[in-house]
Amino acid sequence: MAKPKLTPAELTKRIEHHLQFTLGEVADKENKQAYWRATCLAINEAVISKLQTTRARQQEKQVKSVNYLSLEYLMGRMLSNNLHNLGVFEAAEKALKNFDMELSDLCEQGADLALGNGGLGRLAACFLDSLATLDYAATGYGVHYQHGLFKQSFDQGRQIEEPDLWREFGSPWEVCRPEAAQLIPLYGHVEHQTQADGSVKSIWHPSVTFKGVPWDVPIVGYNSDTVNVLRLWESRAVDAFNWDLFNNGDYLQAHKTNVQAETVSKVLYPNDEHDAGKELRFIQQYFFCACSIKDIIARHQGLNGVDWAAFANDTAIQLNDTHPTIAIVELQRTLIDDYGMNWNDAWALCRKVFAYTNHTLLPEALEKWSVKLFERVLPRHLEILYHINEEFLNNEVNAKWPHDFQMRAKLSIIEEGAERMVRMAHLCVVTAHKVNGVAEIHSKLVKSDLFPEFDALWPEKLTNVTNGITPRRWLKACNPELSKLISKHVKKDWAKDLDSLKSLEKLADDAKFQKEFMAIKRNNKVKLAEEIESLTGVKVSPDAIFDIQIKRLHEYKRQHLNFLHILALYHRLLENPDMEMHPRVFIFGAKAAPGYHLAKEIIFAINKVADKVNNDVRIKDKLKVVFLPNYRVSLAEKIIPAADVSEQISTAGKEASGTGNMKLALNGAVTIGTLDGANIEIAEEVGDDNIFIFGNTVDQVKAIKASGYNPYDFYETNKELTKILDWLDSDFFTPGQPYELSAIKHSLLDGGDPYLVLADFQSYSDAHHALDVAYREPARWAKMAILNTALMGKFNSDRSIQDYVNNIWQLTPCAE
Ligand code: 6GP
Repeated sequence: MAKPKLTPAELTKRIEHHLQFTLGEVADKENKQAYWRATCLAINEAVISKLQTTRARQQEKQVKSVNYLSLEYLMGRMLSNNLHNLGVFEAAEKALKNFDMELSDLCEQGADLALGNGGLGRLAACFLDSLATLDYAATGYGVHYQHGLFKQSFDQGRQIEEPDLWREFGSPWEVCRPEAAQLIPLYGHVEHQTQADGSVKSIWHPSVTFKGVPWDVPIVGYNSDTVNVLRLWESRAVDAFNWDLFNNGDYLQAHKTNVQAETVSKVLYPNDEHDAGKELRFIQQYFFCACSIKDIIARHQGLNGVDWAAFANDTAIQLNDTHPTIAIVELQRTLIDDYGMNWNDAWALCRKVFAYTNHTLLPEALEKWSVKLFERVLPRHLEILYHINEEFLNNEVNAKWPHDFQMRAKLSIIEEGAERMVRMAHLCVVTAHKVNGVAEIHSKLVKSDLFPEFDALWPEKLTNVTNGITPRRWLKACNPELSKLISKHVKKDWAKDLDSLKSLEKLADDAKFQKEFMAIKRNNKVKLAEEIESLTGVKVSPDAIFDIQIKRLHEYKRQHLNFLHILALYHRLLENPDMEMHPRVFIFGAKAAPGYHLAKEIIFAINKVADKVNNDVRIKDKLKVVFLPNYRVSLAEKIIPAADVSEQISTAGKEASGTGNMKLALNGAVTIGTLDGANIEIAEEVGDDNIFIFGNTVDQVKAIKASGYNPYDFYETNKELTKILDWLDSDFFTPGQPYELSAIKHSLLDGGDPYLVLADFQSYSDAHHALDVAYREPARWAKMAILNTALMGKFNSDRSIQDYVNNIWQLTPCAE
């Protein structure tokens, strides 16, 4: 079993060594960065030696492994998480005391690894944590972006984006592996050669080749034997410099190919659930998929080449949404062109290894690439794609719906039209042996609304795996006081077995436990209040209700519904400053995609209203509004433990799952939410008394839309709505500048209110009133908060991973 853990003395020695020899640092206590780096390097040594033994064991036992292909990973900071997972957090605390350093200070150093946009990227990070924790062999594959998600600040309330410099001076966690670099061909043309037997062979003559260089970030399992790897590909030019061109005097041209190659992994596209359709993005996708497929095959390379039967049995490849879909065609191409396999065997292998997860039903997120672009960048792949489509339509579709041309057009991987497009999701569903949604309701809608014909064709293929979150980062590490309290009462290793928190249920009414639980919440609120003041200058009281909405900014997530309700409260308070209401702080964190105009207007409006509300003495501090800049994983870790209320208010049917909802509830926040995504399952777990549900259901939303929704009906009949929407046209919040906040009103009225904000407003406002009443009964609220923590066991990402293992990947654990 587990090796002896690092002692404080041993760690002290290693940190000293790195300070002195790796960093050349003289003992300067002010230089926390140096101490942070030395500590990371010391820990990473232990991590890497564990990685080596994990590798050797996995190879020796020849277990099946999963390869998780994702364009995004939102890892956050790594130090505290790695210390907890290795079980050496206390040892490190002691070691650093020898240098007069606080570990908690050092854990605040270092940039987030923000190589993702939102939910999809953070889910990938939680899944890697769980895979290693459960001792499954797994590799995450992604892009080594030079710049992750942009840094956000506000200038007079407006969002400003600046590049993220997460590895300006290198990251101590990653290791470059030049020996595993790959060459990736692109562009060019296909030659068709007739063979002696009359068959035609396609030979691709690419015109450009890029190099993919892998950087490995070790992924440490919690209290397990396993360290897996997240392998991120950086693009480089094949020749560092083109000397021929240089010698011919064309110095600039000599650099140009370098620049082109290095552009590929330069920056993460900042669009959340929106397909920008840019050529560079397409190349990014292909580049990292091609590198990863080569890498996966290389791992199976024995003395006599690859044993393909073993490969098919030992390999699972999971596509995290459609972004890595091209991996399918690349594997088929590789098997045929590079390894001489026949079409049918190659296709059977592809169908055996690939599975696909859908993360959204939003039409604007469903990726399509133009056939023209495909033809230019990947001409050989387009040929293969056509062949896949032909076989699918002629054999499978035709067998089920003979000569049904409408059905063919509907299911075809190619969409005919003015511009012919490749439907990436169709390619995924046609190939994958399993397709899953990420919460019960979402998976149901994937079947009924998104892919009903595919479901009829293959009734077993479409399935559900409800998302989860790692309790290591999202409770144990981010909320140490609550963790300690839990450990006093729950004897099991609850961070591994989250269901064991259920035993807290019996303490929910216990006055002493309630007091301790709520005291911890208050302490966390005090800390967050300090953070709020340092980030925004706004003073908030820890005795107010902390009401939190943290997630990407998107109309379907309805930050503007929250905003309208804030306006309503403000209006009510101005009319009656003595109105009975517990003081409330509304806290937002959200980045808007740089090209998403309305999302940016919503941020601006919230900031403007915040300015006014926060400085209005008439309302006696009953209402505060703060928009925290640069929302990211490390900020979430500070906000979540301090939340009283969790806003999960998407239009029913639009939020596939949500995972912030799980993190907040786990930390004792009570949800106000719609019956959407995983909210439904959270409500099932905690019971109706411990959640505030409001708004139209999925079926009601459909009915409203079908009968012709007119937002003016609500605007005109609800007098409060009339007042607050008209308020936005005035210069009340923007003195001298009327109409500065009108974009929201315009989208809700003339824009047709596509996400039914006005239709849900009254019900939302009523739910908030009920919530306020509940908060004013401390024992009742404490019970609700405790039950939320106690009943989140289902949402452990270990459970999600076990579901994937049982239903899709069929892995066996590989512990010592
Ligand atoms: C998100 C979904 O919006 C969210 O509901 C879900 O919890 C998360 O994925 C993880 O499954 N989708 C994305 O972030 C995305 O980019 C293409 O989808």
